[in-house]
Parts: sequence; structure tokens; C-alpha cells
Amino acid sequence: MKLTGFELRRVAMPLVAPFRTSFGTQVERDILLLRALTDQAEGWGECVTLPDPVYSSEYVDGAVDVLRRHLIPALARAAVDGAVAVGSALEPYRGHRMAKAALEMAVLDAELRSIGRSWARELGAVHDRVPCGVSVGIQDSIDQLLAVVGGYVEAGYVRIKLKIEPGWDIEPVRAVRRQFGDDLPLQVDANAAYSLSDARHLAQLDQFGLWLIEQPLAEDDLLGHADLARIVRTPICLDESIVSAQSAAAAIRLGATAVINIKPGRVGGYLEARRIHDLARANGVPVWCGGMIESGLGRAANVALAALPGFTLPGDVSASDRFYRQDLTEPFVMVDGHLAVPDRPGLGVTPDPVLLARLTRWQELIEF
Ligand code: NPG
Repeated sequence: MKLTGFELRRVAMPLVAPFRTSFGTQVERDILLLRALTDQAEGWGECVTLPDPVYSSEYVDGAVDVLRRHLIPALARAAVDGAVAVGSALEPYRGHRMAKAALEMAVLDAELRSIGRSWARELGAVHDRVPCGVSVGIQDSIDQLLAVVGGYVEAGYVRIKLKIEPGWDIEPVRAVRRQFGDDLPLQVDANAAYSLSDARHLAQLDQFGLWLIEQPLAEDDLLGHADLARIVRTPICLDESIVSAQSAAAAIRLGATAVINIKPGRVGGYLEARRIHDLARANGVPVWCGGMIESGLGRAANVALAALPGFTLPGDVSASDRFYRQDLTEPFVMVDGHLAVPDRPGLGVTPDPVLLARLTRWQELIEF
């Protein structure tokens, strides 16, 4: 396969409702898409950066800049012929993992479509459907939270994750437990909003039988998470802190994480995501697939990843209608709390050209 260029495209997808986390509120998803152009099939990549560097240091304009200025020219120079070669061609460039992941995804999709192999088969999926968890944003009131959670429980989601922050933690969790009972699979996500001095406060969550507390402390605070894990009984799960297989190995060795949230964008791509899965599995650490409000393209790839054997906990892989009235691709519809793993070549889904054109705010073609 010969790469001949990339199309960069920014699409604005309205959300069905505002999504509030400890780092801000989103009302639309500003998605950077990459289309790999080759002498065979074309491939799609989705970059999961946010408009502002508030989840991690990456952001959409920064990704566009590094892709145009450094990463895409590096692939052109290296005459990259497949996804495995993308990693080595981009290796000299530090950081920018979300931008790198999007490039790798586009090239891998083109490669797999060319040879007629599905994403699931390529990664080593062992299930044909995956259970759906849902992430619930911070709400204006406890009553509103109970109504929103009730809707998702009714829809069939098999696990609920509540976003928390200082001032919105113990009482919302208590209220959800009281209303929906002790058997509801429940976990919380702090997006790094606490510090180690909050350890005693966070230990109050132990009474609610949560599956895990996700990323309570800062991204670079592995030692703090290891200390916290000795004070809080609820398992700690790292998200932002795990940026590579190497950081995953360090976190496991230090006892900073008992569970890992794997997000391919955050770790530089699906191939590194699979390496983290393999490492965690070898160490008996359960993993689950995180979500970054992807369109159907990223969702397709995540659903396939979540079907690997070490993904033993339900991921943030929700149906398309959790965030979007109309998805960019064929919609992912939840049946019995599960999504079907796509089995057609590559990602197995394709953007709707008319909708894509309507939602596109900017585009640029880079030919080699
Ligand atoms: O289901 O796609 C989803 C969203 C899950 O809560 C979710 N994602 O912090 O994990 C997170 C959060 C997120 C969304 C982070 C978008 C960054 C961008």
C-alpha cells in the first residue's frame, strides 16, 4: 500500500445535552478527522483532542499544527506503507500522542480495508458484542442526577460512572446508591480534581461499594496514587496518568493502579493500547475501554478493542444516541446493554458524505 496524502477535516457535532466534568462543560464535539489517501483503500482516523488543553496538554489547534508541520511530513519522508511503520516514523517526535494515534488509526483503517480484514480480527477480539457502560456528567442538582441515571438504567446500560469533583462527590453517590440499590454497578471519575490531602474525604466513598475511583489525583502523581491506595479501600483506576505501556508498567509496579482505563488516543494509538492490554493481563490487572465522545468512527475502533480478552469490565462505550442525535456513521445501537462489534473490513463503518459535508467547518488536503 502506498500512502499518497491525508485530508484533515474539522467537524462540529452538537451534543444531545451539555456534558459537564471537573475540567469544563462541552456542548458540541469539535472533532478532527483524518482521511488517509492511498493507492488502494482510503482510511479514517479520529483525533480525540478537545479544543482546550484541559483534559491533557493536547488540543485541536495544536494537533492540526503538529500534524501539518511535523508528523505528516515524517510519514511522507519515511514512505510508510502500513500502521506498524507509523510508530517508528513518528518516534523522534515527543508527545502529541492523540495526533499520532489519529494518524495510525487512519493508516491502519486503509490497510485493513485494503486486505479485507476487520479491526476486531486485527487486534485479537474474542467477543462479538461488548457490554456498555455510560458516563454521567456533573448535574445541577441531585434530583436531576437521579432522573438522568434512571434514564440510563432504564435504557439498559450495565454500569454507571458518575463524574465527581470537590463539592459533588459523597452526597450524589449516596443518593444514587439509595435510589438504585447496592447491586447497581457504579464507579466514579474525578479527572484529577483532588489532592492527596483529600484522602480521608475520598475514603468516605468506601461505604458505597464502588467498583473503582478513577484518576483522583494529578496526571503525574503516581506516588500520590500509590499512597492514596493504602488509605482508600475502593480500587484506584488510572486514566490520564497512563500514557504508554511504560507508564502502565510503572503504575502497576508502584501499586498506584488496580485497574486501568485504556484510551487509544491518550496512549498514542491502538497498537500501544493493545500492548497495555497485554501487559495488564499478564499482571492480572483488569482493563476497560475509555471513551472521549467519539463519533461512530472512533466508537467502532473502541468497540473492537473492548472485545479483547483482558477487557473484563464494561467500558465507556455507549450507544451513538448517548451523545449524538445523528452519528457521523451508521449508528451504534444498544441491544440488551451491549453493542455489536463491527465485522466488516477496517473500522467497518463509513461517514455519511452528506452529513459530513454539512458538519465540516474546515478542511485541508496534504498530498505527498
Ligand atoms: O462515553 O465517550 C464517552 C465519554 C466518557 O466520560 C467520558 N470521557 O474523562 O473519561 C473522561 C471523559 C472525556 C471525554 C475526557 C472527552 C476527555 C474528552
